[in-house]
Amino acid sequence: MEIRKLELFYLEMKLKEEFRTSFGSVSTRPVVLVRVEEKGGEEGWGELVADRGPWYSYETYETSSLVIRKFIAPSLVGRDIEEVEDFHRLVASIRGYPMAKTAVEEALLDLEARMEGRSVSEVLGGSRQEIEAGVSIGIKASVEELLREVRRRLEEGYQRIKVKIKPGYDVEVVKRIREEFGDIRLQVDANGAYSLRDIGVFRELDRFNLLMLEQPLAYDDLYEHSVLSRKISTPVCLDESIRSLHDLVVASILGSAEVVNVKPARVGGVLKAKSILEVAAKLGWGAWVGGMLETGIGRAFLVALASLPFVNYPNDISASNRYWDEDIVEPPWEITPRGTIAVPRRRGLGVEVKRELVDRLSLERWTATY
Ligand code: OSB
Ligand code: MG
Repeated sequence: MEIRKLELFYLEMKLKEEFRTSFGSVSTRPVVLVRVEEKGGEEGWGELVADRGPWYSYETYETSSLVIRKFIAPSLVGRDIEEVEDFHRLVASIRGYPMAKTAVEEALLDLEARMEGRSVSEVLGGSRQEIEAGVSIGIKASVEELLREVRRRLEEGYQRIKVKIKPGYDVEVVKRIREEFGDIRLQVDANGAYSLRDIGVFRELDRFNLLMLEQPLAYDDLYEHSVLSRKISTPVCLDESIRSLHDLVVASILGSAEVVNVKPARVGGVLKAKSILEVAAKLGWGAWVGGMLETGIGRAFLVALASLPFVNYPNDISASNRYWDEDIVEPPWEITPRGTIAVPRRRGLGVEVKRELVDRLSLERWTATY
């Protein structure tokens, strides 16, 4: 694939409603799309999921797109790459910036799949025709408001509910959900908001038969999670703390967790995410695919990853209408009455990019050509 052009489209997309976590709140997501084009005119699309500020990770849409502009595009545009693994070799000398690398890698994977007339899922080795859809619900102003949203999501068919927690908004919230909805598949995500001193909270949460407790302690910790894991019965799931295959292996040796939330943008690419899912399965861990409030473009790669046989829990992959009034792909991602999302068989990412809408929503553009 001789890459002739790399374009960035800067969009601002308004979420249907505010999404609040222990580290902050988003109402409008900066969305940067990557489009690559090869010499025959075939294209590929990817999505940069970095936020406005360095909260979930140190990357921001501005710093990461700058890394794409100054360091990734110059080494890629004008080059003939055989396969997507070559891209990883090209950017291996760039430290960090997994979100920036993922955005470009996705575009190359889409391009490769389109050129081979295969779907991204097929290229990855996906084995499922549909994936299990779970939904992540943000922190609400009141428990009543949260209960209303849980009800709505269950009615829409989601198989598993994840709720965000933070100190002071945890045990009571889970207790009320159990009282109202009984034995649904339920898990919580703290985004690193607690410390080992909060052991009392985790012991109380242990009574509610949660599927897992996601990232309870610091974003960069593996050791303290290994201490906590031994003290509670709820399985610990790591998100922020697993940035690479190496982190997963260390976490396994330490006993930091038993489940991993795998997001391509956090680990530096879809192919890296695939190998983490594969090794997690070999280690006997639970594994599933997480999200970063993606548009329909980023979502396509999450669906493709979730179609791999190594995934053994429901994913944070919801329908387009969970976040967007109008998604930038067609057809939009939809949830079936069984609470699943069908894995597209069409070539590339499997949905069409609505080019006119993308152009209309783009506030800024940048192009590198050869
Ligand atoms: O911790 O999993 C997380 C969204 C943004 C940043 C971090 C997280 C999340 C979610 C939402 O939980 C997942 C999604 O629906 O895309
Ligand atoms: Mg998380």
